[in-house]
Amino acid sequence: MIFTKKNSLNGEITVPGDKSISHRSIMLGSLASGITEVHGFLQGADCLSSISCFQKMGVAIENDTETNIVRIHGLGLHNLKAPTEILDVGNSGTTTRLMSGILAAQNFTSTVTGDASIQKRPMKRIMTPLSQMGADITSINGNECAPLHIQGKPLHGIHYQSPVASAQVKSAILLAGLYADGETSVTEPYVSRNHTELMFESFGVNIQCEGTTATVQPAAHLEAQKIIVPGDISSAAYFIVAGLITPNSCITIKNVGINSTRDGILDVCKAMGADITLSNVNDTIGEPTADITVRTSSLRGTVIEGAIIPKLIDELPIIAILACFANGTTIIKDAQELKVKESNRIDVMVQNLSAMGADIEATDDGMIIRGGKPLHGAIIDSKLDHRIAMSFAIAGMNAEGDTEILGAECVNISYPNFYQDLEALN
Ligand code: SPQ
Repeated sequence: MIFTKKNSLNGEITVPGDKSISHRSIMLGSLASGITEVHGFLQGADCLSSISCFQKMGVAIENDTETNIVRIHGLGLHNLKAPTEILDVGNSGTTTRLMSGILAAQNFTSTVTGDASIQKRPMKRIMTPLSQMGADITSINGNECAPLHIQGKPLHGIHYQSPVASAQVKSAILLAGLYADGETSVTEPYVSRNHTELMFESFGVNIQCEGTTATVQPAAHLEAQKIIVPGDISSAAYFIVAGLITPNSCITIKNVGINSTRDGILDVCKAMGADITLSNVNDTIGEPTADITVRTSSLRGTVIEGAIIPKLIDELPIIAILACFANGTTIIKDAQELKVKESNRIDVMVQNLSAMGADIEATDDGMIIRGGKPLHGAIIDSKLDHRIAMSFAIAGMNAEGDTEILGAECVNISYPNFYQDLEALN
């Protein structure tokens, strides 16, 4: 894929459904009694991996890829079937960690693995708390990564003080907590995305959230639901930044999820002086939405640290691109989690942006970007990380010369039509 400079980007787009919510809809729909109907499901490879894993456990799931409506014939909490094959999560960390919480409590044994990237991502963070609950979960290669062997066991409720603000850790524990013999709670250093908690509530689970602690009671029954998945703010982020940094631009992104545990990029844009407005705000339902309009803006550097980090963790690669177009320095701190995503997103951003002429340096827990240096084209190795490929497509449209992205097809993980939607802007 080759990208060249654009003189403007204008138009209105609708991004695909939220990845986190789509995954959770498959899991809770499978454990509920009755048919859960999901509208706006994300047809990305990661969410298709979640579907295929639960199908391997006997759940009938109809996926209409034309309408993006998925119907899950839930088996109830205690009726998943022992899979006869390995559960292949592909590239999806969310499937691996959340599903492990469920598998830990089943009355069967399972093996979970995925691609080369998944087999390098840390699983000790879920193995430790799940083991404290009584789970029998081992890393087959003894390196605290997948493949994981999970022998289902009766679980106990625990209180877990998580060392990391991670929705995947929190959700794995809360899902296991549905099956525990008493209350289960998780306290994290900062609040991470709360889609599991919100969806628990709509499926009738007794869940309480106070400060940075979520507490779940064991469940007897989950009732099937209709779920409407909003557009993914992590996908909208590429168009937000494209509209702000490309000259003569105005882009509206319709129906984007603006859950307050996910909307950190909006605060950062405002702090940088962006022309960004929200309209059609709908916050009467569990997952609020809005249309987001951005216009070409004169930007200034900012500091991004602390409690906001979990609210924009997946947007930091594209925020690093944004920072290259701001006057002054942007400092990103407390973001060491970036090192254990689909790639080491600190190293990969610094290497590729340096190749384009940016003034950027890696730190132990983030990046320092001195904005204002014009970018030039380069060959970008995406490391098959979807967020890196999408970020550099936007950078390439704002650089002199050609930017070639290697492994560009990996956008398929979270946004299969990304390049077509980008092409449709003028
Ligand atoms: O599913 P996966 O591969 O972990 O996806 C990523 C992404 O960029 O799409 C992270 F690499 O998103 C995670 C996110 O970083 C999705 C997620 C969730 O749905 O619960 C939570 C975040 O991860 P974590 O480790 O902070 O809980």
